[in-house]
Amino acid sequence: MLDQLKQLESEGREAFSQATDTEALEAVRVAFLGRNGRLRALQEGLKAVPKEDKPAVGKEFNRVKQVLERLYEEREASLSAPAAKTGGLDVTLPGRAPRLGKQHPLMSTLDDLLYIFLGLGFTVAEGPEVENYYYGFQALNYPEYHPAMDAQMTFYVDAGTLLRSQTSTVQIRVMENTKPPVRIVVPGRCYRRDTVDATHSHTFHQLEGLLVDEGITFADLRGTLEVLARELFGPDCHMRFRPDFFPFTEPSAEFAFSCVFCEGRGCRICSGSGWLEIGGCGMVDPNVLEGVGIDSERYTGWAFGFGIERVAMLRHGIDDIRLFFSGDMRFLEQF
Ligand code: 2NL
Repeated sequence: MLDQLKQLESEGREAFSQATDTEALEAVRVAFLGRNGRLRALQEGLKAVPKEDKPAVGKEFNRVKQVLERLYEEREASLSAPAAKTGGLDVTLPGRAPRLGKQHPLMSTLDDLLYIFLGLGFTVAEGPEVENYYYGFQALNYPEYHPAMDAQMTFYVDAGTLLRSQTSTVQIRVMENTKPPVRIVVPGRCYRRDTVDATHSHTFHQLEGLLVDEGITFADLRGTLEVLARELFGPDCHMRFRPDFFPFTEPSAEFAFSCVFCEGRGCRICSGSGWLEIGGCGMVDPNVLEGVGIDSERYTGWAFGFGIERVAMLRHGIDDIRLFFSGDMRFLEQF
C-alpha cells in the first residue's frame, strides 16, 4: 500500500507537470483526484490494511492526497495566467502605444516664417554652422580687432575656425556666386557665448533676409518688415525702426513690432513700452558688396536678422527660452 502511494505520487508529479493546457490538466485531475480516480481507488484499498498499519498508511495517504491537490492547484494557477495562453506572450496586457512625434514649436514657427517670405518671392538658402574667420567676420566688414571676435563672445574650434554667430555667412557665400538680383532668407542654428537664462541661449536659431538689386531702398525694407508684422501677429500689428549699429549694414536699425498683448498700451510682456524688439537690419554696407564682387555703385541691398526663438516665444506665450531645448515632453506636447 505504501509502495502504491509512492508510485501514485511520482506518476501524479509527472502527469501534472506535463499538462500543458487547461483541458489536459482537467483530464489529469479527473484521473488522479476525481470521484473514480486513482486516489479514490487507493482510499478503497485502505479498508483492507491491517489495523496496526492503519495510522502510518493513513498518514501517508493524506500526505500524497495533499501533494496531488497542491500540484493541481499550482498547475491550474500557472495555466490560467494570461501569459501562458499564448506561450509567454501576454496578449491581454494593454499595448504600448508608439509615441507619435510632431513638429517642434520652433520649427513650426520657422515654417510659417518661410511661408511668408516665399510668398514675397524669396528663396531659402542654407549653409555650414562651422565657419572660418573670413566668412564669420572679415567678409562682414568687422574691423580686424573687433570685440565680437573675442573668445569670450564666440566659440572657436581653432584659431581660424568658429561656430557662426549669425547666418550672414551664408548670404556672403550666396552673393559670391549669384549675380543680382539676390532675394534669399537664411534660417539656421547659431552660437554665442551667452550666459544661459530665460531669454539667452548659447545655441539659438536665426532667420536672416537679404535683398540685393538695382534701386533697392530702405523703403522696401520697411514695407517688407511691415508685411512680416501683419502676417505674424495680425492686421493691427505695426513695425517701428530705431537707429542701431552693425558692421555689415550702413545705416543700421533695430526693428520692433507693436505689442500684440496690450495693443501698444504697455504691459508686462513689452515691459510697459508697447513695443516688442524683434531684430536688427539695415542697408548692406558697400564694403560687404564689394567684398563679394558686387558693384556697389550699381546695386544696393538690405538685410535683416532676428531670432526664431523670440518670435516663437511671443506667438505662444513661452516665457523661458530653455524650454525649447529641454526635450521635456510636457512642454512639447502642448503645441
Ligand atoms: C540680429 C541682427 C542682422 C544682418 C543681420 C546681414 C547680412 C549680410 C549683409 C548685411 Cl550678408 N547684413 N545681416 C543685418 C542686420 C542685422 O541681424 O539681431 N540678429 C539676431
